[in-house]
Amino acid sequence: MEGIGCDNHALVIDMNIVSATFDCSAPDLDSCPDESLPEFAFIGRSNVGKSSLLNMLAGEEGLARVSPTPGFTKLINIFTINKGWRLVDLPGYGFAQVARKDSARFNTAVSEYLEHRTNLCLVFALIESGLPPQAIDVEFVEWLASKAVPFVLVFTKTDKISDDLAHANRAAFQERIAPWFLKAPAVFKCSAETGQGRQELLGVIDEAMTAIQAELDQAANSPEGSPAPSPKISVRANRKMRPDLHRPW
Ligand SMILES: Nc1nc2c(ncn2[C@@H]2O[C@H](COP(=O)(O)OP(=O)(O)OP(=O)(O)O)[C@@H](O)[C@H]2O)c(=O)[nH]1
Ligand SMILES: [Mg+2]
Repeated sequence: MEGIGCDNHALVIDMNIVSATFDCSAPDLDSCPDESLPEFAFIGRSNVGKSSLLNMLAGEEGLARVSPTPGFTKLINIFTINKGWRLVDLPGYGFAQVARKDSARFNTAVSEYLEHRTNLCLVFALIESGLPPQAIDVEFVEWLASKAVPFVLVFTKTDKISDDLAHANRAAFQERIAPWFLKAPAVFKCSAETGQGRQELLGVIDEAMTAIQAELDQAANSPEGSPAPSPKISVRANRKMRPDLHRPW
């Protein structure tokens, strides 16, 4: 059987991060490592702060490479935490200056990863706190919902803007996406500068892994044996939309 925890039906759940190692940079889904560990991926517009947030959660500056130049992360970069789960830094969308050929290639790789990676537990969809809703972010969230990709929204760079403006931008974004969900996606605030949001987001990962462990235990105890758990099943029940939306980028 393939899938999360398939070897021994036990995940290592520990939010006290003691090790964070770079695994590989994959150009496409087929090049990604085996699917035995739960993965948590960061996606959002170029320069929104994906690599910085990954480093902040892992507690290791320089683990993922950060740059003020938009479009910097160009491959699917995979890191293993505590030898038990993975953080995945994805290339951003919405940056026109990346060479056209590469842009198409990497965007296809990202959408295939998001749609078909069976051990992808949760996506952190990053939105910049300082901006009113941007069409590309709204469309991207619609695409995530249409594909039943489990995600939470994370509003980044809160240190750069007043609480009032950040609140207004978040509320406007939530209002724009509300029609597509029976239950609104969870929303978090973060700053890689101040560390805001670290405990909350690690808590989300902890919760997701605990839920998977419970499903693994249940599968192991069922007489016929159940299929490997799929985080996408419950997500499908929460959407209110057509499932055939094209990629927005
Ligand atoms: N003030 C502030 N700056 C941030 C924060 N997070 C990231 N940055 C800065 O924003 C720029 C982009 O950060 P990255 O983490 O490289 O962004 P990214 O989303 O990975 O970008 P791409 O890989 O190009 O898609 C860098 O100059 C960071 O230092 C934050 O929370 N606060
Ligand atoms: Mg990056």
